[in-house]
Amino acid sequence: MRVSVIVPTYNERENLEELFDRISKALNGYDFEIVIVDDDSPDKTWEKAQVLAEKYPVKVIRRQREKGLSSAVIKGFKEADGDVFVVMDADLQHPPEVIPKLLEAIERGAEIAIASRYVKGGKVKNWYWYRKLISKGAIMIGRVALPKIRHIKDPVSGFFALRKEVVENVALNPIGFKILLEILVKGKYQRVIEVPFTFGLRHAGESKLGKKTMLNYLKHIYRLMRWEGELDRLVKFMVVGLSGIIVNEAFLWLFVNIGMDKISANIPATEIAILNNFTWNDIWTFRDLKTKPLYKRLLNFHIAALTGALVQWIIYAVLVHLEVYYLLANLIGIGFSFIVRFLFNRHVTWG
Ligand SMILES: Nc1nc2c(ncn2[C@@H]2O[C@H](COP(=O)(O)OP(=O)(O)O)[C@@H](O)[C@H]2O)c(=O)[nH]1
Ligand SMILES: [Mg+2]
Repeated sequence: MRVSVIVPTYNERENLEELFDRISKALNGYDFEIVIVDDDSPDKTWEKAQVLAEKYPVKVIRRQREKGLSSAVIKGFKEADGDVFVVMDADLQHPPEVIPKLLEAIERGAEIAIASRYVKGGKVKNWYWYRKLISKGAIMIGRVALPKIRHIKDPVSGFFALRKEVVENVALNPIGFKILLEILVKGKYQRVIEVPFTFGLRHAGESKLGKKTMLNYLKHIYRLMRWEGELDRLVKFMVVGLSGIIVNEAFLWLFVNIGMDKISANIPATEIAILNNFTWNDIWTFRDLKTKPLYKRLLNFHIAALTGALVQWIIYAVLVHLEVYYLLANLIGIGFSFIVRFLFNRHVTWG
């Protein structure tokens, strides 16, 4: 097993020597190379790497036309000649001593091994509570929006290992900033293992990321949702929901006209609308996801409808109490109910 350690760099000159030294010690006994993908750094990181290449097994790629973290990693995949790729930062926030643990996980049968801040034993050093909150919140949004990464605690880590087959002939979008997220959604693999590690402090130089990152991240999630077809699903679910309103009204009208009183007529009309929605969602919105037997899907769909109605009513009551205009309050309630029902049905009824 030959290992290629891929390191994207931008102004990391002062970190290289310690990085190479610690990688070499950690991988003592392994057949490995280090692939530096530098975007023509003003501090001449590439030049320093070339000098150090006399002492360490380093391949230097100096990109003069392209820029960007993800595209640098993808370039590294193309140039690396190992069977297993390790991706890590240059600033020693990713301790090289963790690499053998990632490789062990790969040897145990995982195609992807993630150095994870958020599994038991993992940590981040010196982060204020709100920074952790933002980081965890961002991950939660991703996990809710993208079913494929639902079980992964740290899907945005920049430190991971994978078998080269995972990304071979896979079209990865270099615009996204979290390359691991892209790989977890589009790559070819069966099993992921997360290995705990402590995300340390930057050794030298300064961070290039920040500010625009959050917005870019949300855009990336949106693109991946479209790619996975999850956004289509959301739209279909909405169309079905609208059809349910029409069915509900039509049957209410019918039952009242054949002599039922207005209060009782609402119950069968609502049930028929629920059955209408279930049917369309079953043969259209979630047609590719029928794992549970019909009676269970039907039962869960009813639970979702009831939960949604309850959520709608609670939000309505609270907002009206807070003196929000009642029609607006109801609309907000409907919006939340919609999200709750979609997520419940997506992950439980057809999960
Ligand atoms: N090639 C390349 N590397 C980058 C770019 N932006 C950041 N990096 C590298 O990506 C790694 C992580 O960046 P860093 O600034 O430490 O991010 P932070 O840890 O989130 O603050 C470091 O090794 C950077 O040198 C880029 O545009 N091109
Ligand atoms: Mg860093």
